[in-house]
Amino acid sequence: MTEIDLSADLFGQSLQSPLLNASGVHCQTKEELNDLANTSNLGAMVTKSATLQAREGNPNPRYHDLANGSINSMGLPNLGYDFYLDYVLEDQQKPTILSVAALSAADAITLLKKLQASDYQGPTELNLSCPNIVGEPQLAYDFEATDQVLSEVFSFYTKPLGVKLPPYFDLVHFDQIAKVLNKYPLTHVNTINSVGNGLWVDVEKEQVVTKAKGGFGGLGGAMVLPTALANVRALRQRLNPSIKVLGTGGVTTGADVFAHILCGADLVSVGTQVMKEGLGVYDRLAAELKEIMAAKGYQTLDDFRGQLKEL
Ligand code: RRO
Repeated sequence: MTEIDLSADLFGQSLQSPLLNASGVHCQTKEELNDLANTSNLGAMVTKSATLQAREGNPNPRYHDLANGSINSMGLPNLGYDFYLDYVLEDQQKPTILSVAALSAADAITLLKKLQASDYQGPTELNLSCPNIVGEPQLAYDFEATDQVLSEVFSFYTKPLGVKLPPYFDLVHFDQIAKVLNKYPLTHVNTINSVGNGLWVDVEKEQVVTKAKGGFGGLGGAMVLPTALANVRALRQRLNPSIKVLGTGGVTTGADVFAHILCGADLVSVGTQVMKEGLGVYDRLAAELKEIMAAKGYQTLDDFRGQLKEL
């Protein structure tokens, strides 16, 4: 049998696999980051979104496993910008995307100015879509505010930068966000963040399952796969070819990875399924993906990337 090649590309760095962790999952502490670096079939890794100051996050319970996915209200617990910058500068063992988040547009500018002045030259992702901060909207649902932030950022920022987007649900919204994003020299979009402000009900207890915000939280896992695929496909169809698409959301099998790539994903991240199954998931997904490719006669990801057929 011909050898199947899963190699992929992260803005010029070659990767052995197109698989990443979804930011937030197993990437907060140095120990967790080192685990990712040592995980086979994980091509590249992403850090927990860093804020200027370290944060404890929301009170427990803040993650709940569901039969077909998960709900989380973590509230951006992280060790702070300086920790993650040190990690990517000093301890990085595998291609890594530094994820940063801001509680306000002003914070985003402060953070990226620090990053511009630092020695770090690698890829960064600005999280515009955390659903779990009390009193804060998901910035990327406000197209004008997103445009303003990116306009200011790119007036001084010259290093590789992408954005993490929330899911969109209306074709007009895909047109609107793509129009904004296409104005800027972004390396990539990562789509989707969790589906914001879902609510799970424990019927026996007649109670919500996470504490903050009255139980409202971000949904992930199998239940969000169709939404994730729609966002990957719709954005790939609208964004400048220079803006790569990182597909995140709903992956539980190699077939789901295949579907993301068929919709146009350059790389594919896994979040909830890592929580459920552990880091061994990447070996299983890579094996399943190779099996599907072999059966179809594909040798590389380029053989089918973006080739989704319409009826
Ligand atoms: O920490 C969180 O609550 C969180 C973040 Br920053 C995010 O971007 N997405 C998510 O589902 N949870």
